[in-house]
Amino acid sequence: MNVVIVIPTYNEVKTIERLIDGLKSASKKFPQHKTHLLVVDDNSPDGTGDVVRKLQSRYDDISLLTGEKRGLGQAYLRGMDFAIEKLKADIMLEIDADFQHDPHAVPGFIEKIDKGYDFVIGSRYIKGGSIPRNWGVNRKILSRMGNLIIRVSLLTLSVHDWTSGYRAMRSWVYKKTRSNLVSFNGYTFQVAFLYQALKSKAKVVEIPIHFGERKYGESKIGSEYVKNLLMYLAKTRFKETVTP
Ligand SMILES: Nc1nc2c(ncn2[C@@H]2O[C@H](COP(=O)(O)OP(=O)(O)OP(=O)(O)O)[C@@H](O)[C@H]2O)c(=O)[nH]1
Ligand SMILES: [Mg+2]
Repeated sequence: MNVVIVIPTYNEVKTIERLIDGLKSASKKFPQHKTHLLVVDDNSPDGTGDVVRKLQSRYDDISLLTGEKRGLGQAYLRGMDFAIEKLKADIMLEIDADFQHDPHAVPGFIEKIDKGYDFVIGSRYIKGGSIPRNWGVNRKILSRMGNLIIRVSLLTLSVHDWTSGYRAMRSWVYKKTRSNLVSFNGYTFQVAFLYQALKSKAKVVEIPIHFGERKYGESKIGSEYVKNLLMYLAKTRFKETVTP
């Protein structure tokens, strides 16, 4: 099957090369599939795109999509559309470019897909998973509480990590749910995508991941994320209470 690893980037010049090297090496562990890397860069002013162009001469099967900065959700939509239409993806993988996700964990996601799962979540909040020790108290509380609020609001306690950006899914899940995702610009896309996957009866599984600390570059998460997420949860709960 065709596996496309979709990598959204905005100013990740310090880590993108190491990530691509790691993914290229990790993909040798699942030779039964054909792997393609797709970097979705929003014209990063730090030259992330130039590094990818340089790597395209070192490696086959790397594509670069450029465009204006319109948020993480829109980057994923653009990337996944391209992965399916142009690269004929059967399986897609989401991974951050700042090296907080270990590229050598990718085979574990593919193994679960090969076993018949449709949506695999790299989870920080199940046994064996972790978040950075040096995260401040606020960030720890925000992440844990955020996940708890999502689980309760969406009545889906079975999933522990809703906001993880390390995931694999079969393309049919995206095709089936896309029309309900087009309006999400930011990080809420991740929560909405998983919720739609569950509603589509995708077979979902969590595997533990260690979420490393961000050593280079800057976080893109802004305060509007919390506001957008709470709005989404309220709207979803209201809609489903009125028309269950
Ligand atoms: N193309 C694109 N990529 C983005 C955008 N916002 C974030 N990203 C990328 O999405 C990934 C996740 O963003 P991060 O800022 O690392 O989010 P995070 O890991 O939850 O937050 P930190 O722990 O603070 O790093 C990174 O690879 C970013 O470069 C965007 O607007 N466009
Ligand atoms: Mg990060």
